[in-house]
Amino acid sequence: MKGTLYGSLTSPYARLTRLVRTRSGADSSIAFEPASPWDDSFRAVNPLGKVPAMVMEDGAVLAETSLIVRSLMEIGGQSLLPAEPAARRQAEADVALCLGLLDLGVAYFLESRRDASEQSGDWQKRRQEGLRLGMTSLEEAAGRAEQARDGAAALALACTADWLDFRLGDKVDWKNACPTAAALVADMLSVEDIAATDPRLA
Ligand SMILES: N[C@@H](CCC(=O)N[C@@H](CS)C(=O)NCC(=O)O)C(=O)O
Repeated sequence: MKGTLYGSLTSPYARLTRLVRTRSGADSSIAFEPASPWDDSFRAVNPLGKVPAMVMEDGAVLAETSLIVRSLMEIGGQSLLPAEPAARRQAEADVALCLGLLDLGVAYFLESRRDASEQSGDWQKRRQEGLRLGMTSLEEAAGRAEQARDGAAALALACTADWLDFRLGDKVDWKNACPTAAALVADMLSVEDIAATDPRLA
């Protein structure tokens, strides 16, 4: 099954799917096309206006990172998750944790860019609280990901933590809160494909 993966070069969600695309072997079937969610013409691809989105030759539009990750692994034939069910469930939960932290971080970041009079202090506080409390779970996830550095959970952790640095470096001090994650991510960021998808290069 052929298809095209669309994503912006700064999106941490898209970065994860780009890494999974090549690492799972799906790159021979699935092309990658840079796309901006803020470009009106992108609505023809994904009416929701979000990246990443993956469009299949049969017309299916996959517009959610976790779904795209799962489909890429199926298409590529190389799973980046443990085979054992409980370990797989935990790894998927760790990926979901990272995506949830990104949801909070992205919402915080976008709101912080609005005119000050339009920003909601309560919502920003709530998002910050979620990010702060989520750090304990992130550190636990890093302990597991250390043992499976090529896995989807480790990739999600690297994409998430690096994006937090990129966009919210002065707001979310994840490195102090999560020393295991900090050491793991520092190592992972020098791996060739991860370094090549650095959002700062966009
Ligand atoms: N739940 C979505 C979130 C994706 C997402 O929020 N992507 C951002 C870019 S980092 C986006 O497209 N934002 C545009 C918008 O929210 O209108 C997923 O997991 O794929």
